[in-house]
Amino acid sequence: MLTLLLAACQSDAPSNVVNSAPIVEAEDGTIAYEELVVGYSQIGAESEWRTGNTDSIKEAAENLGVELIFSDGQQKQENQIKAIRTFIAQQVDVIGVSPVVETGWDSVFQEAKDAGIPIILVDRRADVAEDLYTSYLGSDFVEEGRNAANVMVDLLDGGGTIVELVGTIGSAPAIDRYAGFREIIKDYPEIEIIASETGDFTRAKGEEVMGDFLQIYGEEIDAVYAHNDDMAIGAIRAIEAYGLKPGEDIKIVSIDAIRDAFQAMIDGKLNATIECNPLLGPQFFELALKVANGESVPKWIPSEEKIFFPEGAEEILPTRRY
Ligand code: GYE
Repeated sequence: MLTLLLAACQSDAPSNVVNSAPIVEAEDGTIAYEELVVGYSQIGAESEWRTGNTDSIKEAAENLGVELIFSDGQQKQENQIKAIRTFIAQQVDVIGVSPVVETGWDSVFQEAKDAGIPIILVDRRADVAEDLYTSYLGSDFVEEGRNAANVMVDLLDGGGTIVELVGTIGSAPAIDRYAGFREIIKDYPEIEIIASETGDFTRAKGEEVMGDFLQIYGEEIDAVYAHNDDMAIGAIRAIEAYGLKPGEDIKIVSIDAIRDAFQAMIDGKLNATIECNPLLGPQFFELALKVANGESVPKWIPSEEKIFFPEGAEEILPTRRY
């Protein structure tokens, strides 16, 4: 990296500038950020996590001078596949993709490979052969599920009923957060997951599904496990509309650690949030540049994540960037 930066700086030095035309290659033959063309297929704008992620990618591209061709898939895999085909036709240097669901990517990733364009998975994994992507930059969603479960066990003191708001069906975070949570809960026979439905990672769907759970189970519900904060915020609304106190009558644990989750903890309505970092822009382009220059990169670059509780939420909120 350092060598690359130095190379880029050296070729930027005034003595090398013959005219104002852009510098095409760094001195050592590698390309620099300013020549890098990246196609990025984003999922959509379903949550605050996602909009924070999009902002991070666009901002990093601008700061580094990378040419970014950004496509919003509006939650549809077919739109993402179309975008990737367009990037291939445009002969971009690298393709970044955050796959809405895990399966169904084999053909289009193969097309990119045949065209010699590397694919980097960002945020969500795809269930494809290892040679069809270069690297995965994102969180350990199974671990997030385990962390949520451990917090839940403490909150319930080892016994109680849980309803679960699942993320987008077929998506890596929904599959892994579901599995990681159960990995821990199965050792507590007094804890029961009585219902589990998708809220598609949105506030509106989270509110609607939680309303249905309350109609069916009412005060039998001790706790909510939401696969993201937005669905937890929807659930808080439904619980209040039902006449119970979120965070007290019904404990709530969710994932992401968005600003509104800190506010909900300050208000006593959310009991914990497990961090999932969306600020992946700078790391993504660093990786893309290495890949474009043929450097070898790790197959998985995991994000570091924390767990936050109501204590201290007030001091932390102003420091949160998403
Ligand atoms: O937790 C959720 C978003 O893929 C990790 O997607 C991401 C998840 C995130 O919609 O809020």
